[in-house]
Amino acid sequence: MTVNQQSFADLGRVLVIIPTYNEAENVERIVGRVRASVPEAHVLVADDNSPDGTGELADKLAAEDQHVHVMHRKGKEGLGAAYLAGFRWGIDNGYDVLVEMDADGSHQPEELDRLLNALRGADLVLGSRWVPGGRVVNWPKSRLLLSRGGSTYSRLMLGVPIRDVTGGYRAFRKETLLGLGMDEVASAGYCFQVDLAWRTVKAGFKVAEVPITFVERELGASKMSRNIVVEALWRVTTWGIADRVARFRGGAATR
Ligand SMILES: Nc1nc2c(ncn2[C@@H]2O[C@H](COP(=O)(O)OP(=O)(O)OP(=O)(O)O)[C@@H](O)[C@H]2O)c(=O)[nH]1
Ligand SMILES: [Mg+2]
Repeated sequence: MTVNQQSFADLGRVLVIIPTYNEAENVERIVGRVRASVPEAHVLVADDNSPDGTGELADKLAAEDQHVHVMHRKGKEGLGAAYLAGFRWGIDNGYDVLVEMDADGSHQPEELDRLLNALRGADLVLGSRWVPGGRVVNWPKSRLLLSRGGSTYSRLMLGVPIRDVTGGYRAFRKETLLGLGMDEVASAGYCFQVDLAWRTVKAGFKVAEVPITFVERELGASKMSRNIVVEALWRVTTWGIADRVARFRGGAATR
């Protein structure tokens, strides 16, 4: 049986949200791959008014395919803000499963079926590089260490039982997003993923990790920088300390 013949109708309606900022070289290909991999899924491109015309390219795709939608946002506000707006749009429009996926080809649409299958027994499924079977292709050793180290640090600091807490290939049930306090999420950048995973665990939802093959972007420019990572780790540190203080005082952990 091929991927294309599987049905996920039992999970409800699936929306794959792809945030974009200057992904003109990637947007058509990634949308096409998602459509081929899980034809019943819909796609929402959440574009922050990319100067390179990504939004217009996405409009063309949407005009040709009823499963493709575009959200035009006014300017670059970070990936977290784009996802939150995408989640809200999806929930308002009757979707039951909301998937996060990068536009740059790092997350393989051909592995989406594995995330959706695992969602049958979980409230949030994380595509994971750091569980057995997970892989990273084309990363220099320095980036591997930074990413693995950041994930391990966050796991220990926050006490979340998750191997890949920073990854951005994920499938949420609508109920999970509604139950984790989406309206209080302020993180916009790199720590957005850590923030959401932590909130999901704290709200008592079941999280599953499935191994993925993560491929470094080939086309287009990276929006990552060392500053972003340092800022994220600093934030995680302050959350972890605040959480410990709150617990020590016997109160509920609040942020
Ligand atoms: N809408 C929107 N999308 C963004 C923003 N920043 C990043 N993205 C998108 O979020 C996804 C992940 O960003 P990347 O630049 O690939 O970040 P990364 O994967 O950490 O780093 P590299 O793969 O090395 O570039 C991509 O689809 C980006 O286009 C933003 O401010 N707004
Ligand atoms: Mg990337």
